[in-house]
Amino acid sequence: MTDFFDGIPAIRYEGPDSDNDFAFRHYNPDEEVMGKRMEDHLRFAVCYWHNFAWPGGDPFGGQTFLRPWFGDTMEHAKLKADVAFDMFRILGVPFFCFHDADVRPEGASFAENTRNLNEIVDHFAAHMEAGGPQLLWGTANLFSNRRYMAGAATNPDPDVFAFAAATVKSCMDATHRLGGQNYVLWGGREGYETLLNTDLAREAEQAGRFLSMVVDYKHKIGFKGTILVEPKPQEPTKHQYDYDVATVYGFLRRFGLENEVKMNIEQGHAILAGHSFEHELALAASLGILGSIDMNRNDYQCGWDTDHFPNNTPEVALAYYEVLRAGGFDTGGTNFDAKLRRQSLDPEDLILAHVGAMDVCARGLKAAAAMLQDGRLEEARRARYAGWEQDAAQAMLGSDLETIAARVEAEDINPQPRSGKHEKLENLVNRFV
Ligand code: XUL
Ligand code: CO
Repeated sequence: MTDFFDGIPAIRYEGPDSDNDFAFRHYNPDEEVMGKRMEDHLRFAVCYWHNFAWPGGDPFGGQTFLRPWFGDTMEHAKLKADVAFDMFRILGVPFFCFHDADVRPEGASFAENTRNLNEIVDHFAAHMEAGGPQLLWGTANLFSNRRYMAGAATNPDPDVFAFAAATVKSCMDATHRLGGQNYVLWGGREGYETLLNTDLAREAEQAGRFLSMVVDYKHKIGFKGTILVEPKPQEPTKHQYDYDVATVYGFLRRFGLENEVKMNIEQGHAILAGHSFEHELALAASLGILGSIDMNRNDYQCGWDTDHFPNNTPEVALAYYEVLRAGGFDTGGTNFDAKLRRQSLDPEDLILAHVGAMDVCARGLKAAAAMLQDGRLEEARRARYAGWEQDAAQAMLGSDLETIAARVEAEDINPQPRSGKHEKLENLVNRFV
Protein backbone atom coordinates (compact mmCIF):
# COMPACT_ATOMS: atom_id res chain seq x y z
CA MET A 1 0.00 0.00 0.00
CA THR A 2 1.11 3.56 -0.73
CA ASP A 3 0.29 6.65 1.33
CA PHE A 4 -1.34 8.53 -1.58
CA PHE A 5 -4.92 7.96 -0.37
CA ASP A 6 -4.05 8.17 3.35
CA GLY A 7 -7.10 8.84 5.50
CA ILE A 8 -9.59 7.71 2.86
CA PRO A 9 -11.62 4.68 3.95
CA ALA A 10 -12.82 1.81 1.78
CA ILE A 11 -16.20 2.85 0.37
CA ARG A 12 -19.20 0.90 1.65
CA TYR A 13 -22.93 0.98 0.96
CA GLU A 14 -24.75 3.02 3.64
CA GLY A 15 -28.10 3.59 1.91
CA PRO A 16 -29.86 6.71 0.57
CA ASP A 17 -30.05 8.48 3.95
CA SER A 18 -26.30 8.45 4.55
CA ASP A 19 -24.60 11.84 4.83
CA ASN A 20 -21.10 10.39 4.43
CA ASP A 21 -19.24 11.60 1.29
CA PHE A 22 -17.21 8.37 1.35
CA ALA A 23 -20.17 5.99 1.08
CA PHE A 24 -22.44 4.60 -1.61
CA ARG A 25 -26.09 5.58 -1.36
CA HIS A 26 -27.36 3.38 -4.20
CA TYR A 27 -24.59 1.03 -5.31
CA ASN A 28 -24.98 -2.04 -3.13
CA PRO A 29 -22.92 -4.78 -4.85
CA ASP A 30 -24.79 -7.73 -3.30
CA GLU A 31 -28.32 -6.37 -3.78
CA GLU A 32 -30.28 -8.44 -6.29
CA VAL A 33 -31.79 -6.72 -9.31
CA MET A 34 -33.85 -8.98 -11.57
CA GLY A 35 -32.31 -12.03 -9.91
CA LYS A 36 -28.67 -10.96 -10.35
CA ARG A 37 -26.25 -9.14 -8.04
CA MET A 38 -25.86 -5.46 -8.85
CA GLU A 39 -22.09 -5.87 -9.13
CA ASP A 40 -22.58 -8.61 -11.74
CA HIS A 41 -24.98 -6.45 -13.75
CA LEU A 42 -22.89 -3.29 -13.82
CA ARG A 43 -19.38 -4.79 -13.94
CA PHE A 44 -17.69 -1.47 -13.17
CA ALA A 45 -14.20 -0.77 -14.48
CA VAL A 46 -11.83 2.09 -13.60
CA CYS A 47 -9.68 3.33 -16.48
CA TYR A 48 -5.96 3.79 -16.01
CA TRP A 49 -5.34 6.60 -18.48
CA HIS A 50 -7.47 9.49 -17.23
CA ASN A 51 -6.92 8.70 -13.55
CA PHE A 52 -3.22 7.98 -13.46
CA ALA A 53 -1.59 9.08 -16.75
CA TRP A 54 -3.36 12.36 -17.66
CA PRO A 55 -1.48 15.40 -16.31
CA GLY A 56 -4.51 17.74 -16.30
CA GLY A 57 -3.69 19.71 -19.46
CA ASP A 58 -6.12 21.37 -21.85
CA PRO A 59 -5.48 23.17 -25.19
CA PHE A 60 -4.61 26.38 -23.31
CA GLY A 61 -2.64 25.10 -20.37
CA GLY A 62 -0.35 22.29 -19.34
CA GLN A 63 -0.02 20.06 -16.35
CA THR A 64 -2.02 20.85 -13.23
CA PHE A 65 -1.69 17.53 -11.39
CA LEU A 66 1.53 16.88 -9.47
CA ARG A 67 1.58 13.13 -8.90
CA PRO A 68 4.53 11.37 -7.29
CA TRP A 69 4.46 8.71 -10.03
CA PHE A 70 4.85 11.14 -12.97
CA GLY A 71 8.17 10.28 -14.62
CA ASP A 72 9.67 8.01 -17.25
CA THR A 73 11.25 5.22 -15.23
CA MET A 74 10.05 1.73 -14.34
CA GLU A 75 10.08 2.79 -10.65
CA HIS A 76 7.56 5.52 -11.47
CA ALA A 77 5.45 3.03 -13.43
CA LYS A 78 5.41 0.60 -10.50
CA LEU A 79 4.47 3.33 -8.02
CA LYS A 80 1.67 4.34 -10.40
CA ALA A 81 0.44 0.74 -10.43
CA ASP A 82 0.58 0.51 -6.63
CA VAL A 83 -1.51 3.69 -6.27
CA ALA A 84 -3.94 2.46 -8.95
CA PHE A 85 -4.52 -0.83 -7.13
CA ASP A 86 -4.99 1.12 -3.86
CA MET A 87 -7.75 3.07 -5.58
CA PHE A 88 -9.36 -0.06 -7.05
CA ARG A 89 -9.45 -1.54 -3.53
CA ILE A 90 -10.92 1.61 -1.93
CA LEU A 91 -13.70 1.67 -4.53
CA GLY A 92 -14.23 -2.09 -4.52
CA VAL A 93 -14.49 -2.19 -8.32
CA PRO A 94 -14.35 -5.63 -9.96
CA PHE A 95 -12.42 -4.48 -13.09
CA PHE A 96 -9.91 -2.04 -14.57
CA CYS A 97 -8.78 -1.17 -18.14
CA PHE A 98 -5.50 0.11 -19.60
CA HIS A 99 -3.54 1.05 -22.74
CA ASP A 100 0.11 -0.02 -22.97
CA ALA A 101 1.28 3.62 -22.96
CA ASP A 102 -0.62 4.34 -19.70
CA VAL A 103 1.28 1.77 -17.71
CA ARG A 104 4.88 1.60 -18.99
CA PRO A 105 7.54 4.16 -19.91
CA GLU A 106 8.04 4.71 -23.64
CA GLY A 107 11.14 2.82 -24.83
CA ALA A 108 13.52 3.63 -27.66
CA SER A 109 12.29 0.66 -29.73
CA PHE A 110 9.45 -1.85 -30.06
CA ALA A 111 11.55 -4.41 -28.16
CA GLU A 112 12.09 -2.04 -25.23
CA ASN A 113 8.38 -1.10 -25.15
CA THR A 114 7.49 -4.79 -24.96
CA ARG A 115 10.04 -5.50 -22.21
CA ASN A 116 8.69 -2.58 -20.17
CA LEU A 117 5.09 -3.67 -20.73
CA ASN A 118 5.77 -7.27 -19.74
CA GLU A 119 7.51 -6.20 -16.54
CA ILE A 120 4.48 -4.13 -15.54
CA VAL A 121 2.14 -6.96 -16.51
CA ASP A 122 4.02 -9.17 -13.99
CA HIS A 123 3.54 -6.43 -11.40
CA PHE A 124 -0.21 -6.25 -12.22
CA ALA A 125 -0.50 -10.03 -12.01
CA ALA A 126 0.92 -9.97 -8.46
CA HIS A 127 -1.63 -7.32 -7.42
CA MET A 128 -4.46 -9.24 -9.09
CA GLU A 129 -3.49 -12.49 -7.38
CA ALA A 130 -3.45 -10.62 -4.07
CA GLY A 131 -7.17 -9.86 -4.47
CA GLY A 132 -7.09 -6.93 -6.90
CA PRO A 133 -9.72 -6.49 -9.61
CA GLN A 134 -9.80 -8.36 -12.91
CA LEU A 135 -9.04 -6.86 -16.31
CA LEU A 136 -12.16 -5.82 -18.26
CA TRP A 137 -10.07 -4.94 -21.31
CA GLY A 138 -6.64 -4.11 -22.55
CA THR A 139 -5.83 -1.97 -25.59
CA ALA A 140 -2.93 -0.39 -27.47
CA ASN A 141 -2.39 3.36 -27.64
CA LEU A 142 -1.92 3.83 -31.40
CA PHE A 143 -2.50 7.58 -31.39
CA SER A 144 -0.31 9.56 -28.92
CA ASN A 145 3.19 8.91 -30.25
CA ARG A 146 4.20 11.11 -33.21
CA ARG A 147 4.81 8.02 -35.37
CA TYR A 148 0.99 7.64 -35.49
CA MET A 149 0.18 11.21 -36.56
CA ALA A 150 -1.16 9.98 -39.94
CA GLY A 151 -2.86 6.90 -38.50
CA ALA A 152 -1.80 3.40 -37.45
CA ALA A 153 -3.41 0.66 -39.60
CA THR A 154 -4.45 3.27 -42.19
CA ASN A 155 -1.05 5.01 -42.33
CA PRO A 156 0.44 5.72 -45.79
CA ASP A 157 3.77 4.35 -44.46
CA PRO A 158 3.82 0.51 -44.26
CA ASP A 159 6.43 0.66 -41.48
CA VAL A 160 3.87 2.38 -39.26
CA PHE A 161 1.34 -0.38 -40.07
CA ALA A 162 4.01 -2.90 -39.06
CA PHE A 163 4.89 -1.11 -35.80
CA ALA A 164 1.17 -0.86 -34.94
CA ALA A 165 0.55 -4.54 -35.72
CA ALA A 166 3.51 -5.60 -33.57
CA THR A 167 2.28 -3.35 -30.75
CA VAL A 168 -1.25 -4.79 -30.90
CA LYS A 169 0.21 -8.29 -30.75
CA SER A 170 2.15 -7.38 -27.59
CA CYS A 171 -0.97 -5.82 -26.03
CA MET A 172 -3.15 -8.83 -26.91
CA ASP A 173 -0.50 -11.07 -25.31
CA ALA A 174 -0.57 -8.89 -22.16
CA THR A 175 -4.39 -8.91 -22.07
CA HIS A 176 -4.48 -12.69 -22.53
CA ARG A 177 -1.85 -13.25 -19.84
CA LEU A 178 -3.91 -11.17 -17.35
CA GLY A 179 -7.14 -13.02 -18.18
CA GLY A 180 -8.73 -9.94 -19.82
CA GLN A 181 -12.40 -10.29 -20.70
CA ASN A 182 -12.16 -8.21 -23.88
CA TYR A 183 -9.64 -6.55 -26.17
CA VAL A 184 -10.56 -3.04 -27.45
CA LEU A 185 -9.57 -1.20 -30.63
CA TRP A 186 -10.38 2.49 -30.76
CA GLY A 187 -9.14 3.89 -34.05
CA GLY A 188 -7.54 6.96 -32.49
CA ARG A 189 -6.15 8.43 -35.70
CA GLU A 190 -7.76 6.09 -38.24
CA GLY A 191 -9.38 8.80 -40.32
CA TYR A 192 -8.21 11.82 -42.25
CA GLU A 193 -7.43 15.49 -41.84
CA THR A 194 -7.84 16.37 -45.53
CA LEU A 195 -9.23 14.38 -48.45
CA LEU A 196 -6.63 16.10 -50.65
CA ASN A 197 -3.90 13.68 -49.50
CA THR A 198 -6.05 10.64 -48.64
CA ASP A 199 -6.72 7.42 -50.57
CA LEU A 200 -9.99 6.23 -48.99
CA ALA A 201 -10.12 2.86 -50.77
CA ARG A 202 -6.56 1.92 -49.80
CA GLU A 203 -6.97 2.98 -46.17
CA ALA A 204 -10.18 0.94 -45.77
CA GLU A 205 -8.45 -2.17 -47.18
CA GLN A 206 -5.55 -1.70 -44.75
CA ALA A 207 -7.94 -1.31 -41.80
CA GLY A 208 -9.86 -4.42 -42.88
CA ARG A 209 -6.71 -6.53 -43.12
CA PHE A 210 -5.48 -5.20 -39.77
CA LEU A 211 -8.69 -6.15 -37.93
CA SER A 212 -8.77 -9.55 -39.65
CA MET A 213 -5.23 -10.21 -38.38
CA VAL A 214 -6.31 -9.25 -34.85
CA VAL A 215 -9.16 -11.78 -35.05
CA ASP A 216 -6.85 -14.48 -36.46
CA TYR A 217 -4.33 -13.88 -33.66
CA LYS A 218 -7.08 -14.06 -31.03
CA HIS A 219 -7.95 -17.57 -32.23
CA LYS A 220 -4.30 -18.58 -32.59
CA ILE A 221 -3.49 -17.81 -28.93
CA GLY A 222 -6.83 -19.13 -27.65
CA PHE A 223 -7.97 -15.79 -26.24
CA LYS A 224 -11.57 -16.38 -25.15
CA GLY A 225 -12.45 -12.71 -24.64
CA THR A 226 -14.35 -10.50 -27.09
CA ILE A 227 -12.71 -8.22 -29.66
CA LEU A 228 -14.42 -4.82 -29.40
CA VAL A 229 -14.27 -1.78 -31.72
CA GLU A 230 -15.11 1.60 -30.16
CA PRO A 231 -16.83 3.97 -32.62
CA LYS A 232 -16.23 7.74 -32.64
CA PRO A 233 -17.08 10.22 -35.42
CA GLN A 234 -14.32 12.82 -35.09
CA GLU A 235 -11.58 14.04 -32.75
CA PRO A 236 -8.67 13.77 -33.06
CA THR A 237 -9.11 13.54 -36.85
CA LYS A 238 -11.69 15.60 -38.74
CA HIS A 239 -13.35 12.39 -39.89
CA GLN A 240 -12.86 9.05 -38.14
CA TYR A 241 -13.61 5.91 -40.15
CA ASP A 242 -15.32 4.17 -37.19
CA TYR A 243 -17.95 6.92 -37.18
CA ASP A 244 -20.77 5.17 -35.32
CA VAL A 245 -22.30 1.72 -34.78
CA ALA A 246 -23.98 1.62 -38.19
CA THR A 247 -20.78 2.57 -40.01
CA VAL A 248 -18.67 0.02 -38.13
CA TYR A 249 -21.27 -2.69 -38.77
CA GLY A 250 -21.03 -2.02 -42.52
CA PHE A 251 -17.23 -2.24 -42.26
CA LEU A 252 -17.42 -5.54 -40.35
CA ARG A 253 -19.80 -7.00 -42.96
CA ARG A 254 -17.51 -5.89 -45.77
CA PHE A 255 -14.60 -7.82 -44.26
CA GLY A 256 -16.68 -10.79 -42.98
CA LEU A 257 -16.02 -9.95 -39.31
CA GLU A 258 -19.58 -9.30 -38.06
CA ASN A 259 -19.65 -12.52 -36.03
CA GLU A 260 -16.19 -11.94 -34.56
CA VAL A 261 -16.23 -8.34 -33.36
CA LYS A 262 -18.62 -6.42 -31.11
CA MET A 263 -18.90 -2.77 -30.07
CA ASN A 264 -17.61 -0.80 -27.10
CA ILE A 265 -20.04 2.12 -27.11
CA GLU A 266 -19.19 5.40 -25.38
CA GLN A 267 -21.93 7.84 -24.43
CA GLY A 268 -19.95 10.94 -25.41
CA HIS A 269 -18.98 9.45 -28.79
CA ALA A 270 -22.63 8.59 -29.54
CA ILE A 271 -23.61 12.20 -28.97
CA LEU A 272 -20.71 13.55 -31.06
CA ALA A 273 -22.10 11.38 -33.88
CA GLY A 274 -25.51 13.09 -33.56
CA HIS A 275 -27.17 10.14 -31.81
CA SER A 276 -28.37 9.44 -28.31
CA PHE A 277 -26.47 6.85 -26.26
CA GLU A 278 -29.55 4.63 -26.15
CA HIS A 279 -29.83 4.79 -29.95
CA GLU A 280 -26.32 3.38 -30.36
CA LEU A 281 -26.95 0.70 -27.73
CA ALA A 282 -30.32 -0.32 -29.19
CA LEU A 283 -28.90 -0.45 -32.72
CA ALA A 284 -25.92 -2.56 -31.64
CA ALA A 285 -28.26 -4.89 -29.72
CA SER A 286 -30.53 -5.23 -32.77
CA LEU A 287 -27.47 -6.21 -34.85
CA GLY A 288 -26.16 -8.65 -32.22
CA ILE A 289 -22.96 -6.65 -31.63
CA LEU A 290 -23.54 -4.95 -28.27
CA GLY A 291 -20.39 -5.65 -26.25
CA SER A 292 -19.46 -3.12 -23.56
CA ILE A 293 -19.89 0.54 -22.64
CA ASP A 294 -17.74 3.55 -21.78
CA MET A 295 -20.01 5.49 -19.41
CA ASN A 296 -18.81 9.06 -19.74
CA ARG A 297 -20.65 12.09 -21.02
CA ASN A 298 -19.60 15.32 -22.65
CA ASP A 299 -20.40 18.85 -21.63
CA TYR A 300 -23.50 19.71 -23.66
CA GLN A 301 -22.57 23.36 -24.16
CA CYS A 302 -18.98 22.85 -25.24
CA GLY A 303 -19.85 20.04 -27.68
CA TRP A 304 -16.48 18.31 -27.42
CA ASP A 305 -15.21 15.05 -25.97
CA THR A 306 -14.78 16.26 -22.40
CA ASP A 307 -15.10 12.82 -20.74
CA HIS A 308 -17.09 13.92 -17.69
CA PHE A 309 -18.19 11.34 -15.15
CA PRO A 310 -21.91 10.47 -15.54
CA ASN A 311 -24.25 12.44 -13.28
CA ASN A 312 -27.65 12.25 -14.97
CA THR A 313 -29.78 9.35 -13.75
CA PRO A 314 -32.54 9.59 -16.39
CA GLU A 315 -29.96 9.40 -19.21
CA VAL A 316 -28.18 6.47 -17.61
CA ALA A 317 -31.49 4.68 -16.93
CA LEU A 318 -32.39 4.70 -20.64
CA ALA A 319 -28.96 3.28 -21.46
CA TYR A 320 -29.24 0.42 -18.97
CA TYR A 321 -32.79 -0.20 -20.20
CA GLU A 322 -31.28 -1.12 -23.58
CA VAL A 323 -28.55 -3.21 -21.94
CA LEU A 324 -31.10 -5.13 -19.85
CA ARG A 325 -33.46 -5.59 -22.82
CA ALA A 326 -30.53 -7.12 -24.68
CA GLY A 327 -30.02 -9.61 -21.83
CA GLY A 328 -27.31 -7.71 -19.92
CA PHE A 329 -23.55 -7.78 -20.31
CA ASP A 330 -21.74 -10.96 -21.27
CA THR A 331 -17.98 -10.22 -21.30
CA GLY A 332 -18.65 -6.45 -21.32
CA GLY A 333 -19.12 -4.00 -18.47
CA THR A 334 -19.33 -0.33 -17.48
CA ASN A 335 -15.98 1.39 -17.93
CA PHE A 336 -15.61 4.97 -16.71
CA ASP A 337 -13.52 6.48 -19.50
CA ALA A 338 -13.90 9.69 -17.51
CA LYS A 339 -11.58 12.29 -16.10
CA LEU A 340 -11.58 14.86 -13.34
CA ARG A 341 -11.75 18.55 -14.13
CA ARG A 342 -8.25 20.00 -14.11
CA GLN A 343 -8.83 21.97 -10.89
CA SER A 344 -9.68 18.76 -9.00
CA LEU A 345 -6.22 18.34 -7.54
CA ASP A 346 -6.82 16.31 -4.39
CA PRO A 347 -6.49 12.53 -4.08
CA GLU A 348 -10.03 12.40 -2.67
CA ASP A 349 -11.37 13.96 -5.90
CA LEU A 350 -10.45 10.75 -7.75
CA ILE A 351 -12.43 8.70 -5.24
CA LEU A 352 -15.47 10.98 -5.00
CA ALA A 353 -15.80 11.18 -8.80
CA HIS A 354 -16.14 7.41 -8.97
CA VAL A 355 -18.42 7.15 -5.93
CA GLY A 356 -20.87 9.57 -7.55
CA ALA A 357 -20.65 7.88 -10.94
CA MET A 358 -21.20 4.42 -9.50
CA ASP A 359 -24.22 5.64 -7.53
CA VAL A 360 -25.73 7.29 -10.64
CA CYS A 361 -25.28 4.03 -12.58
CA ALA A 362 -26.81 2.00 -9.74
CA ARG A 363 -29.87 4.28 -9.68
CA GLY A 364 -30.11 4.07 -13.45
CA LEU A 365 -29.88 0.28 -13.39
CA LYS A 366 -32.59 -0.01 -10.73
CA ALA A 367 -34.88 2.35 -12.65
CA ALA A 368 -34.26 0.39 -15.87
CA ALA A 369 -35.01 -2.91 -14.15
CA ALA A 370 -38.21 -1.47 -12.66
CA MET A 371 -39.35 -0.30 -16.12
CA LEU A 372 -38.65 -3.69 -17.60
CA GLN A 373 -40.38 -5.55 -14.79
CA ASP A 374 -43.36 -3.22 -14.94
CA GLY A 375 -43.68 -4.36 -18.54
CA ARG A 376 -45.91 -1.57 -19.87
CA LEU A 377 -43.24 -0.11 -22.16
CA GLU A 378 -42.58 -3.47 -23.79
CA GLU A 379 -46.29 -4.23 -23.97
CA ALA A 380 -46.91 -0.91 -25.75
CA ARG A 381 -44.11 -1.69 -28.20
CA ARG A 382 -45.55 -5.17 -28.85
CA ALA A 383 -49.07 -3.81 -29.31
CA ARG A 384 -47.81 -1.26 -31.85
CA TYR A 385 -46.61 -4.06 -34.13
CA ALA A 386 -49.41 -6.52 -33.31
CA GLY A 387 -50.74 -6.44 -36.87
CA TRP A 388 -47.55 -8.12 -38.01
CA GLU A 389 -48.38 -11.18 -35.91
CA GLN A 390 -51.21 -12.08 -38.30
CA ASP A 391 -50.59 -14.78 -40.93
CA ALA A 392 -51.51 -12.54 -43.87
CA ALA A 393 -48.95 -9.93 -42.78
CA GLN A 394 -46.19 -12.51 -42.44
CA ALA A 395 -47.08 -14.11 -45.79
CA MET A 396 -46.81 -10.69 -47.43
CA LEU A 397 -43.07 -10.49 -46.55
CA GLY A 398 -42.49 -13.53 -48.75
CA SER A 399 -44.71 -12.23 -51.50
CA ASP A 400 -44.26 -9.69 -54.32
CA LEU A 401 -45.65 -6.30 -55.33
CA GLU A 402 -48.24 -7.66 -57.83
CA THR A 403 -49.75 -10.13 -55.34
CA ILE A 404 -49.87 -7.47 -52.65
CA ALA A 405 -51.53 -4.98 -55.01
CA ALA A 406 -54.17 -7.57 -55.94
CA ARG A 407 -54.93 -8.23 -52.25
CA VAL A 408 -55.16 -4.51 -51.40
CA GLU A 409 -57.70 -4.11 -54.20
CA ALA A 410 -59.68 -7.28 -53.44
CA GLU A 411 -59.91 -6.59 -49.68
CA ASP A 412 -60.22 -2.82 -50.12
CA ILE A 413 -57.38 -2.29 -47.61
CA ASN A 414 -57.43 1.32 -46.42
CA PRO A 415 -55.16 1.86 -43.35
CA GLN A 416 -56.27 4.22 -40.59
CA PRO A 417 -53.43 6.05 -38.74
CA ARG A 418 -53.06 5.35 -35.01
CA SER A 419 -51.35 7.33 -32.23
CA GLY A 420 -47.74 6.43 -31.44
CA LYS A 421 -48.44 7.32 -27.77
CA HIS A 422 -45.10 9.15 -27.53
CA GLU A 423 -46.05 11.44 -24.62
CA LYS A 424 -47.82 8.69 -22.70
CA LEU A 425 -44.66 6.55 -22.89
CA GLU A 426 -42.42 9.44 -21.79
CA ASN A 427 -44.75 10.06 -18.84
CA LEU A 428 -44.48 6.39 -17.95
CA VAL A 429 -40.66 6.53 -18.02
CA ASN A 430 -40.71 9.60 -15.76
CA ARG A 431 -42.51 7.60 -13.06
CA PHE A 432 -39.41 5.41 -12.75
CA VAL A 433 -36.46 7.79 -13.10
C1 XUL B 1 -11.05 8.24 -26.82
C2 XUL B 1 -11.48 7.03 -26.08
C3 XUL B 1 -10.41 6.04 -25.75
C4 XUL B 1 -10.84 4.62 -25.86
C5 XUL B 1 -9.72 3.63 -25.66
O1 XUL B 1 -12.06 9.15 -27.02
O2 XUL B 1 -12.63 6.88 -25.74
O3 XUL B 1 -9.95 6.32 -24.47
O4 XUL B 1 -11.83 4.32 -24.93
O5 XUL B 1 -8.64 3.85 -26.50
CO1 CO C 1 -13.65 5.39 -24.65
